[in-house]
Amino acid sequence: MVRIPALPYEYEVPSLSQLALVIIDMQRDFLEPGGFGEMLGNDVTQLGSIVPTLEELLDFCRQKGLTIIHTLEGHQPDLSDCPPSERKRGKGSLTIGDEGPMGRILIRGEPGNAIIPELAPIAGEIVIPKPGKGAFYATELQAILQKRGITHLLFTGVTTEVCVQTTMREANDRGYECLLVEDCTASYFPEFKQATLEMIRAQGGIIGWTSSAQNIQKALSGLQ
Ligand code: TIU
Repeated sequence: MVRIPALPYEYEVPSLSQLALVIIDMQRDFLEPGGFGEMLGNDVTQLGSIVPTLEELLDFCRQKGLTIIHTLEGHQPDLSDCPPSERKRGKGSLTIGDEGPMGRILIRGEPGNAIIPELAPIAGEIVIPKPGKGAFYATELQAILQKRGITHLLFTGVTTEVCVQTTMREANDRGYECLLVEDCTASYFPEFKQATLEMIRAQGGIIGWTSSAQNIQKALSGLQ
């Protein structure tokens, strides 16, 4: 058993084999100009600040042999998995499926839909394409976790209050012990990130725990 200093109290991990690092949607569509994030009217440059810390945590988790899961928000080219309601949102000049500077917006396989190069998956890592905000909806994620005996999830990625929080809530309802890594998640709205951290760990950890990348690395460093 390892104990990671966290809020609202220590997060206990029974063994490394039961723990996975989940990296949510670190895609060009959200972090670079010309993608879905900018199309919605956001300043996308804000999300880049977490990349060095997340890169370091990913590298550490790889060295420890943890299961690594990357998720990718995107839709089929024929938009068969995209509810019409989603395409109408925002009322910007471009919407999901339209041609943008990085290819068709939020469409699987387009250049803009790829994970940023710094965090690109390597052989053996799990990549979960997802049509929704939550990574459990219409994906294989739960079956993969069950098969591997994973019970504890470290959450990172973007955006804190949309895809990260939705996925963490889905995981919590399915019985997973969830920790959100505070310095490895970002929002276009810093106040929404802060509110999300607080609401997750409120009420005795109603959705889960929060902690820092350094706390995790320190606590797990002695384990094999
Ligand atoms: N718009 C926004 O904040 N987020 C998304 O649309 N998707 C994710 O959070 N990945």
